[in-house]
Amino acid sequence: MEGGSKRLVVVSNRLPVALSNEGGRWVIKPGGGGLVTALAPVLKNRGGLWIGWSGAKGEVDIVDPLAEFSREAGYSLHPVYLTEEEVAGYYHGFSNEVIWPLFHDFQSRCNFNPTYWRSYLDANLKFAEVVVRFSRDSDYIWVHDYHLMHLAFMLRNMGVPRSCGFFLHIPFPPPDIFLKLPWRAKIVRSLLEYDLVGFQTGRDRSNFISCLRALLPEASISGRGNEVRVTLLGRTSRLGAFPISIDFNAFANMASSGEVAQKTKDFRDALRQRKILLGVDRLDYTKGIPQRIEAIRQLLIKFPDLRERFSFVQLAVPSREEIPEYNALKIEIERLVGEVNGQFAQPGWVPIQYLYRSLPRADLVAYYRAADIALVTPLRDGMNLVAKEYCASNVSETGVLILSEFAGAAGQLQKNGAKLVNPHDVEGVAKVIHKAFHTDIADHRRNMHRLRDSIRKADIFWWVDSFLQNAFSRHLNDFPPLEG
Ligand code: GDG
Repeated sequence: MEGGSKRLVVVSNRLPVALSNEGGRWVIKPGGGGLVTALAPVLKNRGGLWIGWSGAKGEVDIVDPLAEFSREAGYSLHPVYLTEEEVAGYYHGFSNEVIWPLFHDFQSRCNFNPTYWRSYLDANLKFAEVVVRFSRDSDYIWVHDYHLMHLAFMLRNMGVPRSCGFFLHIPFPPPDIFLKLPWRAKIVRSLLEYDLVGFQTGRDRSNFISCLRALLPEASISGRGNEVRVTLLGRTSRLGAFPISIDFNAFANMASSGEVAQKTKDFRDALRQRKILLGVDRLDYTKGIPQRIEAIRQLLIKFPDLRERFSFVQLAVPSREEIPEYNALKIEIERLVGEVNGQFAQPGWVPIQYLYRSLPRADLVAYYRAADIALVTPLRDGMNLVAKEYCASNVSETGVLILSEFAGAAGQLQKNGAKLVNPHDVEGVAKVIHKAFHTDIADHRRNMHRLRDSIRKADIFWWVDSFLQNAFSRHLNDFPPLEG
């Protein structure tokens, strides 16, 4: 990889650790996500640091446990302290009640409260100050996600030169949605303060370009393929599409382990060897859980031959419980599950098994391995890692992935055998599930084999490499004009 011995500074809303207070003492445990797994070796090799909020409110004394963690990890963690008001305004407010719903096409759920915006700017400044304090001019700063779109802008305002890249984990909406944002031009302009802006898909990037054309017609746009350049007021930024992925081997190896094989057998036995349909999501309105339950209801109404032949397991992980809408959604899901189970249950069989909690990784992988059909049907999703984790864990290669056309993963996975559906069309989803029941297993095997091959090749390590290679590329001026 180019970039010489540049140190890497990763900045994200949260540090990659879980913090808990045990009897008055702060305890830090490593976070388990794919991003940490993929970035840890790069941070270690280059000597790097990770900056983020610890999750605690106020100034908690975590210097010693963080230093100890950093020594063991081989890279250092630096916390950003946020007050209770900042957490309310910047995180719950602007990030999760403005940007999250708007970027997922849920304008009606947006709360365009101007105080949220000011809090967002203040918090981005706070993050930038920690970056300035701990980084050097020669470092590369890689900022993650919608919470920190203004960080590079703050650095430039402070007159601090740093090479900066940004990756947006959620979708970027088209102009008819984005233009509703009161702070639209400021956000687009601040994103252009990054040297490289990465999106999940080509579609997100084109949406961003359309918004740019509408809001900043003076910007000059050129390039093609994965390399688009934008020049505004003498500054050039590049825009790329980098579909995020998972640690394929970690999932495949865990799925093949004796422990998971035993758990898989236990789950299947408990469900009396019926076919297993599986949904796994954070409990969020973008994930389409009520629509999926409606599709199950349609399946049972339209295809009575399937009654008592399957169990639908829906795992919903608690998320953003401080926001009232998430609690309302939880109640709606519980009502729907009760309704469908009440309507169709028979002695010894309930159609929907609903789990509202976070499971240990081995249990999650066992569910993935046990499931005959995964229903990954978000209404809108940046990528959706569950779709990829399901395939990686499906070591028998007999499973079927039914995937929403509105998940970022659809572009990559459709051509390799995922069955695409419109999650709003609950009858259509029911028909695709029914068809999967009656399709020859040889077809399922062929598709799952191709899906697994494609994810194995484009895993999370590939993703980190593609972003950083692009970030460190010195061929900025080689792109021909943008077509179309
Ligand atoms: C955002 C974007 C984009 C779920 N249940 C359990 C559990 N999980 C883990 C899964 C998976 C993760 O949560 C969910 O990832 P997704 O990608 O599906 O969704 P978001 O949380 O919305 O993530 C998304 C992603 O960022 C990355 O860029 O793909 O589009 O919205 O990894 O495994 N993990 C454990 N127990 C559970 O019960 N241990």
